Amino acid sequence: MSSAALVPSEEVRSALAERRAVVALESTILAHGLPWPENLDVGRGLEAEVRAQGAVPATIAVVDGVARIGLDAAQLERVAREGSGFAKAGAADLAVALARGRSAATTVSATATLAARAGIAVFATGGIGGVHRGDAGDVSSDLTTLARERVAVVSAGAKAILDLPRTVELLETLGVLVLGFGTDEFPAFYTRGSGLALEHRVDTPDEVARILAAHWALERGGVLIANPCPREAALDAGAIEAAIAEALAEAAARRIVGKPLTPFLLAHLARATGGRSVAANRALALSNARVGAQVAVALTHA
Ligand code: PSU
Ligand code: MN
Repeated sequence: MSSAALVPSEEVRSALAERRAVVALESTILAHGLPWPENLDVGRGLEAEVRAQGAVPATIAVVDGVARIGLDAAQLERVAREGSGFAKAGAADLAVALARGRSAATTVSATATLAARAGIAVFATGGIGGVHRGDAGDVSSDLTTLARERVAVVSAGAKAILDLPRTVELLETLGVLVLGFGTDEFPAFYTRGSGLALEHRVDTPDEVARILAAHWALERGGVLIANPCPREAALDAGAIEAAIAEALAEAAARRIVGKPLTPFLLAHLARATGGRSVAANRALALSNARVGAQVAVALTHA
């Protein structure tokens, strides 16, 4: 990619040059995952959380054909305000937005791709994509991208709307290292546990940093740091599962498939829970940003 197409903000550029801690943040959660105006508030809050831990935030989006690594206040507001007016770009779609001078929010796969190219090792999101339920064969490219890109993604497991057992199996098949951060179970986004056991539990950012250093010394790719939703914000498992079943039935009735599916399901859950799913999503994303920043800081002296 030409350097003109991938542009770090001045703050991110100098932080990377001085080997200070930087945490990438994605923009699809803002443009397609959360409603206006909470999305802007969350976007700002994630950056503030990263700063509070002594790291520099780099929210990533394609704005008018430029892959921005770190947005200014006006660009962040534009992503949030325009929402689905921004395309939803996975890693494979980036080239089209860049070549055509278009704007696009970046998913986990696109953000991880750009972060790795920019030299950013840690990335925080809400929940990664994965294997969708049912037999349509819809598998997020978040998983295959994690297999190849040298980046650690902090996530509250994978979104509960997915088939989590299959998602965990596929992560293993793809060779993505999954670390439970303070947990022995794969988190289920809105709830802290899924009943799916994780082999590797870590309890401190320093321990994560040492494992990342060893992983990358072996020239391996992505690592998923699975950080459960904070206890006080987690939803009741039975209630959210009933709402998910209803959302999936509604999506099937309306024949919503492919890229619009995840945004549709999240918006449906927001209405069905009277906004409690949005509050949980916000809390878990902020917690992930905090852990991501702590890991990025630990990596600078690993
Ligand atoms: N985390 C959230 N909300 C989101 C997402 C992550 O809390 O909306 C986004 C990420 O960008 C992720 C995408 O890559 O959802 C998954 O989309 P799909 O299932 O179409 O691959
Ligand atoms: Mn998909």
